[in-house]
Parts: sequence; C-alpha cells; structure tokens
Amino acid sequence: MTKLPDGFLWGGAVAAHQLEGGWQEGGKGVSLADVMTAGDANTPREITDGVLPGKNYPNHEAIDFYHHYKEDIKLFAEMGFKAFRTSIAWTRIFPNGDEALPNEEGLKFYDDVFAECKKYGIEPVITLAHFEMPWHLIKEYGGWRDRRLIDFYLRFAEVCFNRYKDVVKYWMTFNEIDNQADYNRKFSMATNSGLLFADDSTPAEREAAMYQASHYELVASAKAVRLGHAINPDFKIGSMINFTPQYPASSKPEDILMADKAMQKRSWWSDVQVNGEYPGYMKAYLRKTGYAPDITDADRAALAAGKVDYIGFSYYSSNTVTAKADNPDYNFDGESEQTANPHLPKSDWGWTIDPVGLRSSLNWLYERYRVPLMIVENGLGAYDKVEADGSIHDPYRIDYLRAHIEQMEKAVDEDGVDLVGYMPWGCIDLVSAGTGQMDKRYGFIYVDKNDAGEGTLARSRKDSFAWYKKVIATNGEDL
Ligand code: P53
Repeated sequence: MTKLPDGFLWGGAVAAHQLEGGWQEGGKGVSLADVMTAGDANTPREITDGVLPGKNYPNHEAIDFYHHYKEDIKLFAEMGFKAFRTSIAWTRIFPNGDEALPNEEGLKFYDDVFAECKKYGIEPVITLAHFEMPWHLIKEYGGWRDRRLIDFYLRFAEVCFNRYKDVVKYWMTFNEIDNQADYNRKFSMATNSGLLFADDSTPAEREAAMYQASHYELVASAKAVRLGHAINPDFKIGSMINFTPQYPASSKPEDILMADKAMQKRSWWSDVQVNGEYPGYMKAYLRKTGYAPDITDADRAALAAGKVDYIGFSYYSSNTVTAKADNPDYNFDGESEQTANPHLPKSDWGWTIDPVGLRSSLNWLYERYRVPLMIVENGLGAYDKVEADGSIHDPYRIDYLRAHIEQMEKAVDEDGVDLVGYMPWGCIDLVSAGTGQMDKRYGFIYVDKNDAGEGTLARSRKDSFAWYKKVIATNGEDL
C-alpha cells in the first residue's frame, strides 16, 4: 500500500490570464490582467488606466495556450496527470461583466479545453475568479466596493456551473481570497478585489475598503456554493487561500501572541467560508477599529447557508514575525512585523523555502477545519538554463518538490490528514502573477519565451518532467 490514497489527484495548476493569451480573441473583454505591465524581482507591475501604447503587457499573449492547449494537455497526459487546475477567464464569458447574456464563443473555448482533458482522463479543477476581473467592473463600479458585484459574479458562476456541470466536479470560488490581508500592497488589492487607490490613500482607507470588498466576495462565494449544489449535488466547491504560516521569531510569549494574531489576520476568510460566520476575533477587531462594513442579516444567512466542501490552498513559504513595542495591539499589517528566519534558505525572489512548514500547515488546517484539503499550488520560481543540445537540467526544482512531497506524505500517512490532491504551480512555464516575468519559471515544461517577450513559444521537457512522471506513476513512492 502506498502512503497516499488510491485516486489521489496528482496534477498541476495554472490560471487563465497567466497562460492563455488570446486577449482579444473569441469576443473576450479587457480584464484587469490585460492592463498589468511587466515588472521584475525589484520593480512592481504597474496597473495602467486602460491599455496604453508603448507599454509591455505580458498577459496579452502569455504562452498562447489559447492556440496550444491540445499540445499542452497532451504533455500533461504524458506525465500522467490525474487533475489539471485552471481558471475560467471571466471576460471570455462576460466581456464587460455586467451583460445579461454570456458570450457563446468564450463558453465554447472551455468546452474544448475540458473535452481535451477528459480525453486523457484528466479531472479539471476550476477556479472561477483568479486575479482577472473585467476591467469595466473596476472602472464603472469601483470593483468589489460595490454590492452589485455579487450578482454579476453569481451570473457568471451560474452560467459556468450549468454549462460544465457534467465535466467539472471540483470548483473554487476566488483565488487566494486571503491575499488581500496585505492591504498595503496595491497590487493585491487590485488583483483580489479590483480596488484601486489614489497615491495618497491612507492605510486605514485601504483596510476599510478591503473589509467591505471581502465581505461582498464572501457573500458571493457562499451564494455560489449554494447555487452550485442546487445545479449538481455532486459538485465539490472549495475556498482557495494562500496559506503562509506565520512563525514566532522566538519563544517569548509576546512573539507567540504576535504570530497567533498574524495568523488570524489571514485566516478569517477561510473561517467564514468553512464555518459560515465571522469568527469572534474578527467581529471584535471590526468593532474596535470602527471599520463597520455593510453586513446585513440576509448576508449572515447567506454565509451560514453556503459553507464550502473543502479547502484548496497554495503553499510556497513561511513568514516569521516579532512583537514590537510600538504595536501594543499586536496588529498585523503584513509587513511591519516580519523578520528574517535564520533557519531557512530563500529563492532568487526572496521567498523562504520551508518544506516542514507544509506538514505543519496541513496539520493546522485539518485540525482547525476538519474538511478535506487540496494543495492547488506549490513550487519554486527559478531561472532555467537551456543547454546547447536543448536539454534543461533543473535539479533545484526537483529538490524543492521532492522535499515538499515528502512532508505532504508524512502529513497524510503519519498525521492522518485528509488530503485529496497535489497540483504544483505553473506545471508549464507561464507569466508570473507577482512580477509579470516569463523568466521566473515553475514548469516541468519549458516555454521558449523570455522577459522581453521574445521566443518561438516552443515547448520542451525539463529534467523535472521525467521525474514528476515517475512520482505520479508510483503514487508518490519513488521520489
Ligand atoms: P508568482 C503572492 C504571494 C504568494 C502567492 O506567484 C501569490 C502571490 C501573488 O503574486 O500568488 C499565487 O507568479 C497565485 C498565482 C501565482 C503564484 O502564486 O508571483 O495564485 O497566480 O502565479 C506564484 O511567482
């Protein structure tokens, strides 16, 4: 018997805007991702006011999965994928977001993608909103500041649930809904919630807007869960969070409390999605800060009636925090309390590498929520070198994934965690969400395109391709 259950969903994960390209094909509308420029490890991406001449928008073409999906899914099948996580670009289905009727050509594209998966017995795992809401909803409504977004989102969800009810079973409502805990990072506020702020906005303004937007998203998510179950009772509809454990920097009680408070600041979204109500600590926080988002009794009833079936989460790294004298309330803003962890190496982009943290995370999540878990992102962004003969040796990627899979298996085998699947991020090279780079690569499959946008888009197998194929074939026994 293997350490992992039969039917374990080995696969890989991507998101529509980061690989599809075809930004103006098939009647697609302009999305937030279409107005995000390329940055790099030190330069943040810019969100421009519409598509401006002379700017580099890497998601417009991405890796052109729109025209290469058959070839790419065939390669996933060659590795033995049982599952493929992608998202549905909202703007292919509702180009502006507030139309009454969907765009048939957009729906047809995903019919074709999912049929291609099914041909190889690959289960599609689908995120509805992954960092790419219609630009029109941001310009005209201010994004998720506006309660009307709930109904626009539900229309989108309903159309997708009905159209794909016989081919898609696993759904997630919003990608990394907890990322907006970072309300000082303009980028997360835009990608999560379509919130744009003036340069002179204050942290309190941003945080208040974030709680309002998050609340509407949580109501939309809960209503989508209910709607989905009514359309097909076999659907499994999950939340999706970016799980980044917050460690105390020392055994000092104040540091431990700071770490607990930091965890709360990131965990309240999944608390609401799993338990159907706001946790006590968040009610207290909103009361004390006076942010007072618009929350109605009907909203509370909707939250209670739409609990998720499972938790999908990404895991890349851990953070470490320290209590500070000038922060007596232990208020975590995502940045100020962070400190280096001397025990952990870092990636070229400064992300800590912490495989044991994945085992702790699986335990923490399962103890707290007692619902099935799915790892829907994990991986190492790295520079790859193509050798003269075209081969790509990526032992660093294999080492990272092996170490994480080892810990994942211990969590299942020794700790009894109910884990459904493992879908490492960027199974084929794609545009980085955070930096817009192509050269921050995660893939088992190399794509010939660089940060400047040059390249043939040809696909080739890295060393990690054969390695992952063997891992899947042995259900994780031969690492
Ligand atoms: P990139 C920040 C921190 C952790 C995960 O990230 C994040 C982000 C957003 O940048 O996003 C997730 O491409 C996300 C994917 C993203 C992936 O992690 O910045 O769900 O869309 O590509 C990796 O290296």
